[in-house]
Amino acid sequence: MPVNPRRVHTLRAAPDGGGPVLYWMSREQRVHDNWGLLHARELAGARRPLVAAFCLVPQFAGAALRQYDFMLRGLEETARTLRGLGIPLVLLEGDPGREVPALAARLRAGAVVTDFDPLRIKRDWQARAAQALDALFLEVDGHNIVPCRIASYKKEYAARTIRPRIHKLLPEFLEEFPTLAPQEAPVPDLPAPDLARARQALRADPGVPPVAVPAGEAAARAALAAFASGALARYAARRNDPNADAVSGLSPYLHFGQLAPQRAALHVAATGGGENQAAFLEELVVRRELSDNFCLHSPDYDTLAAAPDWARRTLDEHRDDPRAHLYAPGAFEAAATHDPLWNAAQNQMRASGGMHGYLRMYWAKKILEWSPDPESALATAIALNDRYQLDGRDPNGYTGILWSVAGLHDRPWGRRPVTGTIRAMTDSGCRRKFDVAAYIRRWGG
Ligand code: FAD
Ligand code: FO1
Repeated sequence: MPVNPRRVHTLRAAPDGGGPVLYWMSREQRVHDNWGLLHARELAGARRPLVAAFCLVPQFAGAALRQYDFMLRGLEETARTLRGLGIPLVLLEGDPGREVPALAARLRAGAVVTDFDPLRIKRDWQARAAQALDALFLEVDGHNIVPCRIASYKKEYAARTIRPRIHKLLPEFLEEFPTLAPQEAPVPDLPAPDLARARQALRADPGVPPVAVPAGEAAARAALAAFASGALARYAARRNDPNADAVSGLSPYLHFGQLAPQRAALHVAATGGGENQAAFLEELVVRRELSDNFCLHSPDYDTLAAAPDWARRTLDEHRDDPRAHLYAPGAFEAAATHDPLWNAAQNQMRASGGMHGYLRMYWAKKILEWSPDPESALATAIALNDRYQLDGRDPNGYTGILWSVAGLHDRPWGRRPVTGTIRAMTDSGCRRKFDVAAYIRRWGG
């Protein structure tokens, strides 16, 4: 079954000159269920060699050793699985905008295929690669079930505006994946990726140490299966309770592309059509794909300029309101606020590389309340999220933070000091939803 051509977007419309096909893996760091790799394999057919490459950049959007460690553990498995299929993985290091075209030239590649990603840094790499390449250059959306460029041609206002578009297109795109066929053509002689050496050469900040979360495709599949046969049964009723073990914990696997969102959707949908499945698919498909839509159409996704007008206005009107509590970024980072619940959430993130979704909203909204101005609140929330979360540096993160502090995809609520009409969350509201004391006991406030 060929890859749906509506998943494919041309980045450089040069003629495909034949010769090897290069798959530049970046956002989708997996072998199975990967539309980009499948499309590259399709172009290669029986006669053209297919080569995969991953370019390791020394510093990526505030990532520390924790995230590089998780990514490299996953890539070791990816390289092994590819080798089993006769597809070499080349490990490049440095600036992908230069290194990928240089490899393509060395291989005399006729076509290069890469992953869709709405983040600015990726689009910059791709734009520079497109200029330097002398080959057909294609992008394939392997992250969104309904490809982001097809779901909508513009920035959507809210979940309610993108939801009907996505639901209408799901029958076309929510299909089973074909199996990746082993390489048939002889491949050029290429050095095997030395990930252990790359790990040693990394300059990532060891101040945020690795966490003991199993990484890679097999671990991701196991986590999906465990969720679908366990916590999914509690998802609709308990997903907002951080003590309930009712969410999937799949976001690191999705972020690093070790699991296809489409695989997760197919697996969960196959367990039935009840309220748990519906609630989970709303988050996994509609909310997640809304984040990619936002980042694709708002390249300033990490600034207040991307917030709705009403939100910027209300934040400005309340800019000079006295703050009941005021903290510098270092106090937030050290979990040294007056609020044990906030501190416990920060501790959870620092220690485990994750924070429950309900508390992420509370966490970011309090940073807005306790910072000197909305600009520094946004900067603090993004910096901490990207430094400590295993799944940080993701369109979901930039979107979730802007939703929390600047009304993105939301509407005005009752007016309050400092936050104006941005939706508020309170400690007493949390106490009504879950056992706050138990959460604080667990993570220390
Ligand atoms: P589940 O509830 O099991 O959901 C399954 C999947 O659906 C998630 O893995 C995710 O891909 C998607 N999803 C769930 N909730 C959302 C949402 N609100 N928006 C978009 N997609 C969603 N997500 C990240 O992946 N990386 C981040 O850095 C990140 N930072 C956030 C910061 C703030 C302030 C907020 C409010 C949200 C943030 N989110 C982020 C979105 C969401 O909180 C996480 O995706 C979710 O908590 C991950 O846990 P899970 O996989 O157990 O989620
Ligand atoms: N993508 C790459 O192509 N090369 C990298 O070296 C790289 C490092 C990296 C580190 C932490 C992290 O969270 C993400 C990283 N990514 C890297 C990108 C990642 O795969 C995602 O594509 C984006 O962060 C989200 O779209």
